[in-house]
Amino acid sequence: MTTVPTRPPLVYSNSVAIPFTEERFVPLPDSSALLGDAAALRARLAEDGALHLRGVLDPDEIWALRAAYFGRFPPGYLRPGTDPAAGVLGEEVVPLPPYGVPGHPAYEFVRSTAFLRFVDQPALRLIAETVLGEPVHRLARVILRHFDRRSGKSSRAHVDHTYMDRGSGRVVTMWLPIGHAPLETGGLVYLEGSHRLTPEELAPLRSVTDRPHDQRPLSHDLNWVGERIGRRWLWADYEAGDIALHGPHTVHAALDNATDAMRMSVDVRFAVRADRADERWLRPWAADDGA
Ligand SMILES: O=C(O)CCC(=O)C(=O)O
Repeated sequence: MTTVPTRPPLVYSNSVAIPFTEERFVPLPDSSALLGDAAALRARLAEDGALHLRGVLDPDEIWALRAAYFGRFPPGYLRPGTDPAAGVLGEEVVPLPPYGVPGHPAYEFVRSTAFLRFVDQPALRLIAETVLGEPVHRLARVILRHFDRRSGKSSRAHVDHTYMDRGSGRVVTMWLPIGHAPLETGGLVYLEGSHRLTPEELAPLRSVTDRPHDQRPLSHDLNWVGERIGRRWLWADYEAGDIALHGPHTVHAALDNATDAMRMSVDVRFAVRADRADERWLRPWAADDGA
């Protein structure tokens, strides 16, 4: 096994170790050079199931959004003396309402003017229209995620279609890191060529799970998934201003955050305007909305 130089020998997802080797991981290519060429961008998405677009959004706006979010937490939540934009977790365990429900800063923040202005910026819609080839609308349910190093939790392997199968399949998801999200901070990873897997091929990937009562996600064990299906995970060192974009059938997950800086991201979805949308996605997100 060949370890990728200068990176940790092991990374984790949901506290399960994965050797950071060339057998398990491969870089997600930067497709930003194709942004001026709609046909090439669409062809790359059809081929890879996901795109990494570097440096599309204004990083200053991203850092301001990050500061505005972490600035809403009570004193002691962030390391004293640090800038809210850095989002450095403090030592103190500060009591908070459950994540993303009324009273928690994430719930209020996704309803704020600053957040809605950010997700409605024309650059995002334009890219969605480029890859979907038709006028689109933004789905109201925009999820804000933030993960700290204490939780040992991250997003399990899944495909978006499982969660939005009551409406148009002509949907695109944009995952936006709000701050830097290098490998160590636990960015998104995509399973190579997984958008071509059939439901029958995906089904066995639910057999090893830490959520036996929930049939929607695939496994939490990304090492086992890679081995079982014989495919690698595509990874990137995401930076503020980047976009990771995927279709509804691409298997993706996230790595655990091993740094003091919190991993913050939003996922924004666009659907073809002429199609019927899944109604569960037409209301602002709350972590307990059941969708
Ligand atoms: O941010 C994450 O951890 C998961 C995001 C995700 O599942 C998505 O963008 O579709």
